Amino acid sequence: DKIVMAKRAASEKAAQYVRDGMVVGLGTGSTAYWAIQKLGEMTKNGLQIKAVATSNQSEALAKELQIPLIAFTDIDGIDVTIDGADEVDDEWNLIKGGGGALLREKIIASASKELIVVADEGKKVEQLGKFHLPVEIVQFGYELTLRKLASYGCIPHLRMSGEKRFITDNGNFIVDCEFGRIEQPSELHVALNMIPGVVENGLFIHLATKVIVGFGDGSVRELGR
Ligand code: DER
Repeated sequence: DKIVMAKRAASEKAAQYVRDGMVVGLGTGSTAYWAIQKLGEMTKNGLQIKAVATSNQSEALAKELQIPLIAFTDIDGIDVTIDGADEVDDEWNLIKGGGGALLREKIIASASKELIVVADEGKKVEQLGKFHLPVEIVQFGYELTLRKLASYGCIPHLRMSGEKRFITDNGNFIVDCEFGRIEQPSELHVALNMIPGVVENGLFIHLATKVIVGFGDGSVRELGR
């Protein structure tokens, strides 16, 4: 369908930036999925890369596609990461974490020379915050942490997976924080991470270096800033 076409077009365009010898960060989610698929094809055709994955899910996909994975001990840095987003604003600040992978995604994004964000046009927003902001928290005393999060002006929703609480690859909980609109994303980002019990939040401030938007007709546009 059109959204898949858009995600795929953006991701395949992003994959063109990957060169022989690069260490590549593999994002998580239904858009990054297509970038990993493309890199799998390029690897089969001789592209020499080493990859690190932002989730168990993406790691399994990389293994299935025989994309060589490398341990963090064996790399000096990451040349380029390709990842999706739940919202992208005009300054290329992002909300991520819809797939529950925000902690590993942010660790890898912040260690990457380039972060190429791939998204269908629906992810582009004037103002961040309509999408509930995912925040990863430890399980201990989570009720207290939820109350602290609420004090910053949101309705905190503990993420469930069916009847059970959602558990991240890191064994933590995710709280989806309903802000409605986030006026000062970079200030909020700092404030939330100061709350004891908060591990990381889904605001990616000044990390994206490229944004590639895909459209339903399969066309793509690399945004200028
Ligand atoms: O969970 C994540 O951070 C994903 O990258 C998310 O932000 C985008 O997921 P999607 O490509 O499936 O919409």
